[in-house]
Amino acid sequence: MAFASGWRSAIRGTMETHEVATMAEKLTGNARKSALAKLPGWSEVKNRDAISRQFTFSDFNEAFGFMARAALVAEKLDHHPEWFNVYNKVEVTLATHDAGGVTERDVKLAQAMDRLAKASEAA
Ligand code: H2B
Repeated sequence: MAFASGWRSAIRGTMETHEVATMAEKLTGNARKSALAKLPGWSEVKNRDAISRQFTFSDFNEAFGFMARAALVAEKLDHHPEWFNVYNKVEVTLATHDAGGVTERDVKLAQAMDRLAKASEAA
């Protein structure tokens, strides 16, 4: 019981229980195509089922501020990015390790990152 309520409280306000279950499925075929169409800035990674995008900010402060804000969203979604930062650039790779590929969870996090970057006027 304690486990169940802890798990639910971690995602409360972010997703419905039903969504949590379906979002962990690897996207294939048309579902994958339409999901990627929602993410114009993102590319498919070579030799791996994952997506990536590079964000460019005006300086390190903006880049790191974006990472701090994205980290809070990632923690709320219990879904975490692979990322690499040098000065004003942040390279992000998203995949659902448990599913061995791209899922709706990656799409949700990618869209949230796009919104945050837009708010900092990233390219
Ligand atoms: N993040 C990503 N990107 N993929 C996962 O499969 C994943 C994660 N799994 N964050 C979560 C945490 C899992 O390890 C925990 C136990 O829920």
